[in-house]
Amino acid sequence: MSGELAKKLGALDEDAVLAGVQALKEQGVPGLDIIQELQEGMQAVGQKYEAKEYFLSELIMSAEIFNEAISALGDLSGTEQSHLGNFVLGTIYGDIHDIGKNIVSTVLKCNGFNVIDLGVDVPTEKFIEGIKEYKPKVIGFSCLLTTAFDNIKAAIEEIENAGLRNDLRILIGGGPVDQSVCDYVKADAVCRSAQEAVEVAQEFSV
Ligand code: B12
Repeated sequence: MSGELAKKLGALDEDAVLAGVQALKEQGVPGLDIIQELQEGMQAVGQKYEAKEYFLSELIMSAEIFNEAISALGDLSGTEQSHLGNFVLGTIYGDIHDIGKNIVSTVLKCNGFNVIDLGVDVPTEKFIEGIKEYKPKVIGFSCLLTTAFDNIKAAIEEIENAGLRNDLRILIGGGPVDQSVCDYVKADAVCRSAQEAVEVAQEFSV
C-alpha cells in the first residue's frame, strides 16, 4: 500500500482517513492490511507526541479516529468459530491502552479461539484466576508502556510460582514490545500484529 492512509491518520484528518478506508475496501484490500497501515499511522502520532508536536488531546483524537476506521472496516474475517480452545488476554496492570488488544481479540475470535478478554490494567491475580478457570494453552499480555514491562515480568514469575506455567505458552504484544523485552520478561513469543498473534497462537495450540 502507498502509506497515504498512515499519513492521513498521522495528520489526524478524520474525513480523509474514513474516505481512504472506504476506498481501500472497495478495491478489495484485506482488512488486516488496512489495520497494518492504520497501526503505522498511530506510530506516526506517537512520534509527534514524543517530539512535543502533539499532546494528550491528539493521542485521544487519534484513538477515536482509529476506532471509527475499524468500525468502518466491518467484519474482519468471516464467521466466528471456536475450536482452538481458550485464550486469556488482557492489558497488564499500570497500562490502559486497549486498541491493539481489542483488535487481537477480534481477530483471534474470527480464527477459532474462544477469547476471554480481562480488559485493561489487569492485576496478576485476575490472570491467575483466568488461567485456573479457563485452562488455556495460550495467554497474552498487551503492553504499550515501557514502565509496565516489569509488571509483565512480575506477573509471569507469579504464574510460574503458582505452578501454572508448565503447559502454558505466553505471548506478548503492543507498540514498544520486541524480542529483547520478550527475553527480559521470560515470555514465549512476541507478536507485532494481530495476524502474527493468530499464527503463533495456532502453532502453540496444536
Ligand atoms: C492511542 C494512544 C493512547 C490512547 C489510548 C486509547 C486506548 N483506548 O487504547 C490514550 C490517549 C488513552 C493514551 C494514553 C497514554 N499514553 Co499512549 N499512545 C497511543 C498511541 C498514539 C497509539 C497506540 C495504539 O493504539 N496503536 C495502534 C494499535 C493497533 O497498535 P498496537 O497497540 O501496537 O497493537 C498491535 C500489535 O502491537 C499487536 N498487539 C497488541 N497487543 C497485543 C497483545 C498480544 C498478546 C499480542 C500477541 C499482540 C498484541 O497487535 C495489535 C494489532 O495489530 C501510542 C503511540 C505508539 N507508537 O504506539 C501512544 C503511546 C503508547 N502512549 C504513550 C504514553 C506516554 C501515554 C500516557 C502515559 C500519556 C500521559 N501522559 O498520560 C497515557 C498512558 C496512561 C496509562 N496508564 O496507560 C507513549 C508510551 C511511551 C513509553 N515509553 O512507554 C506512546 C508510545 C507515545 C509516545 N511515543 O510517547 N495513549
